[in-house]
Amino acid sequence: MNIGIVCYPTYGGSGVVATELGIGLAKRGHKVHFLSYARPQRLNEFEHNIDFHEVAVNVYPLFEYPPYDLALASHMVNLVKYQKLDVLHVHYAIPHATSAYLAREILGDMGKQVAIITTLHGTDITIVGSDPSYLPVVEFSINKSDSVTAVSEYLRDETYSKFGTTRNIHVIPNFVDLDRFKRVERSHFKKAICPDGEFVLTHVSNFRRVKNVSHTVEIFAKVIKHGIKAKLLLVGDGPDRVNVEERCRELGVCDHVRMLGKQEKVEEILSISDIFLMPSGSETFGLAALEAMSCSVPVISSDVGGLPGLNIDGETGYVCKLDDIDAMGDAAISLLENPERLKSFSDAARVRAEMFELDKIVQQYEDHYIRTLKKVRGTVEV
Ligand code: GMT
Repeated sequence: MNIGIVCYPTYGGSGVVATELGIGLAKRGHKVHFLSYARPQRLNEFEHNIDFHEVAVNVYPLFEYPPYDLALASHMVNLVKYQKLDVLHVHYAIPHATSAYLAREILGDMGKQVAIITTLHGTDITIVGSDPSYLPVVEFSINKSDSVTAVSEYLRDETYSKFGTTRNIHVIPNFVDLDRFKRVERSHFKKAICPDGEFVLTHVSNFRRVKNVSHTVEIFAKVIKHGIKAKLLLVGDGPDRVNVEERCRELGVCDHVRMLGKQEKVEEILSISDIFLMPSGSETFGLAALEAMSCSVPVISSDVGGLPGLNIDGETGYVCKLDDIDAMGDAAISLLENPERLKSFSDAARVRAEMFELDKIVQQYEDHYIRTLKKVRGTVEV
């Protein structure tokens, strides 16, 4: 198949899923075209069967807000026309599903056809999409896609409850490359960060408000106060970083916290981690937690959204009430003070991650493309 994948290129779950999916599809022999305003973060080397098309938005003095969604729709039209795309798979509804709808209408006037698949990821439904300033357009665009997928049952149900849509939403979960995300020996790295054999607590995110990164510092401070030697590794960057730094100063833990910024080889950091913290205020699936679990790192998370469906409480980690810093701190202490429990949780985390193996889920997307093409064309000719 000729497949167009549209996503945000930045440090965020939807872009990661879109990119890993495109790479997986290309390895299966499909021709994949990525479309975004910059090269997606995980598309960092040459890949056979993959092209990247940058969407440039021309600025004009009249535009206070340059219309990216229109530029994207025009690029979609050209891509379908000249690269003969069968499928246009858009990740994150805003504005991608709307641009895709517009492109399909324009292509229809030219006598051309493309199947539009929208994958809902998270805040495109739970926070931004359900804001009244976007809701009618997002609802319309979801209803007009040829098929829609969501990354968890939780997100599917939220979409039904927040939007007036009765259409079928197919759940295809996030996935992980088990060969890349596995625990590897990195003792030199561990020694450099933890010269006194400290435990390592890790958090990875885009430091948006919804991630509650300051809570990781509060949980960590509780662990330190209890007398456990530990380091907190904060990976990623974003709008909340200054508040997080401030919280570190307030709690007097700066010497034990390392702000590592955006990292390419997250699996190496996860390989030296003992606990992964995800105290998010909203999380439809929790891809970063899945990647940690794949590296045999137990997760302490809040109980929101899709997290209880991923992180099995008392087995692969602990699921605590949202904002309950005390419970999350106690959970961390109970694991770090009991090496046998830590080992058994760490093994169980990897076993759980194996259920979300990349190939298995890429196959589900491929099957979904074929079903959607059948619906659109009445038959599949690829
Ligand atoms: O908020 C983010 O971390 C980014 C956001 C996105 O859509 O780019 O992530 C969402 O999609 C991920 C991949 O499907 C999910 O694993 C995350 O749980 C989800 N984030 C939220 O719901 C906050």
